[in-house]
Amino acid sequence: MLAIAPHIAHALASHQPVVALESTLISHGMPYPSNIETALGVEDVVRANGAIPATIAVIAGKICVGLSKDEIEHIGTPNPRHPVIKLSRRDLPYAIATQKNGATTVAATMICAQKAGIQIFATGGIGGVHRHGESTLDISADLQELSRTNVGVVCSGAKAILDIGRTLEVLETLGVPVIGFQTNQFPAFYYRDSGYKVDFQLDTPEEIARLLNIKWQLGLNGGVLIANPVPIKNALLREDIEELITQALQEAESSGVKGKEITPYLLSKIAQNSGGLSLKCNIALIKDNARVAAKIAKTLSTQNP
Ligand code: PSU
Ligand code: MN
Repeated sequence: MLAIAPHIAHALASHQPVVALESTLISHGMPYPSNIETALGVEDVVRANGAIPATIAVIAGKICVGLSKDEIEHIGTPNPRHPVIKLSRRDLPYAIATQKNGATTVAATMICAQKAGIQIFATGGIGGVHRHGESTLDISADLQELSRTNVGVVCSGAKAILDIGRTLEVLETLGVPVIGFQTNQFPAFYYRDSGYKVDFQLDTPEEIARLLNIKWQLGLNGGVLIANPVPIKNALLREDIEELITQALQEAESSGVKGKEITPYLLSKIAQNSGGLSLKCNIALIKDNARVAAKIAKTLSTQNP
């Protein structure tokens, strides 16, 4: 069931730094063909910063850890007859049992990374509590996963399509530390300050690696959210993007989109309606998260030789 690419297995066995990367952002998070270009570019950033990238997806029912270029292209190319399934925790057994192709969300990527022995994972934004989540109970399985699976997740916070305040409340309840990398503000993906604070600010990869090691040595299972704001030169203004988010939310409501479809629907509406503005920012922040994750992975590999 678990197919770890030989170069990743070798890297892990010899304690070299490895960074896990998700695939739902390739298949459901960004438009084709920028999605493929970005996925390959993010891998290059991990390599340039001294770590080995392992993009994760389910291919023909196998959990593949360390996709090849062809496999990334396969997951990223729309195929209406055999769509790539968005896989969170509850979907993994189905995709494996029926030998489907699927892209892993943050939750499913954490599960697969832990199975492979990878401790650090870079993504764009996590799922969270949706707006009106207090009545719909639409709360991403990413949050629950962060409470149980031992992987550090580097992201740029959460998009304001979500209720960021309630997302942070749930993370607190679940015992997930939220660390700001060189900031005390929790970022809102496209812009650097959601208006909410992180729990703790840490300024170096060494300090973050130390916190991860201590959490797990204490037997406090679960992940840590490491929030790295979008680089200043690529950040959008809140007012530039807020209108697009409101518009996307209204369109989702009037089309009655629900369940696992809602996040991909909102992401594609925002990408379409922003005319490339959001995409550039999206690509820049994922690459910067890959850079930070690689540095943390490198430090972890020296702290745990
Ligand atoms: N948020 C983004 N970009 C993404 C996602 C979320 O800004 O690509 C993807 C991630 O894979 C995340 C998933 O794990 O959507 C969350 O989906 P849901 O809300 O259905 O749990
Ligand atoms: Mn949901």
